[in-house]
Amino acid sequence: MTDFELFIGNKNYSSWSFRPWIALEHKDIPFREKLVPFDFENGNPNFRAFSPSMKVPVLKDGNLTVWDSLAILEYVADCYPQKGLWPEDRGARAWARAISAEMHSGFPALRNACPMNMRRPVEVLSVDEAVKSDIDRIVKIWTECLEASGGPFLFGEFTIADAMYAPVVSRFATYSLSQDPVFKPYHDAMSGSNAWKTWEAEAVKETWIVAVDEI
Ligand SMILES: N[C@@H](CCC(=O)N[C@@H](CS)C(=O)NCC(=O)O)C(=O)O
Repeated sequence: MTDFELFIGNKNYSSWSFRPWIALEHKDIPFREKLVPFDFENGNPNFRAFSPSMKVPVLKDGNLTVWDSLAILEYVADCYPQKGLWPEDRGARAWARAISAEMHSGFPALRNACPMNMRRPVEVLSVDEAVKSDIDRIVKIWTECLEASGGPFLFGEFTIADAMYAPVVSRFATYSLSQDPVFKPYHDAMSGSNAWKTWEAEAVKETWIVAVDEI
């Protein structure tokens, strides 16, 4: 039995918060959400009360504190092995971990140029070569996974890999970053889920403005 409390920054911009939140919601895992906005010029000093890194997301489970989105997702997978947070097949699981790690540590050009901003009207953004190269790599990852699994999610059923790519799916849509045929069905599967719809409905109602993320 867990007693999860998930601290997040906001829903419109907080891409890292979106990852554990969508996985917990998708897998019907009970948690209490604690939203602590970070729209201060130098972060939010209130983060000190719950976050060792001064960043969100943070998961508390009783006396245990887990920070960093991927570490949180791994902990949730440990607590709920029956929920299929990682693919069942060992090879697929290794592949899912590899692409999740690649997302966690990579794609800086795309992240900087195209912040997650769910409220922003969809509009084509022209991007430089570094961002194009990140986009190409992500499309290749999605293509290989979806061809092998048959979809609708990267490994068939929704897994942590989809949670890790969810903010990038949102960015691809907002800034119209790819016309590749792999994107639309994957975006439809992700954005059509109840978990995504709930997050997005709350994101677009938020009124906090994070100036650096409004490009
Ligand atoms: N690697 C961390 C990154 C967390 C992160 O950068 N969170 C941002 C919000 S999306 C944050 O807390 N920013 C507030 C700040 O830097 O003051 C993770 O995956 O959880």
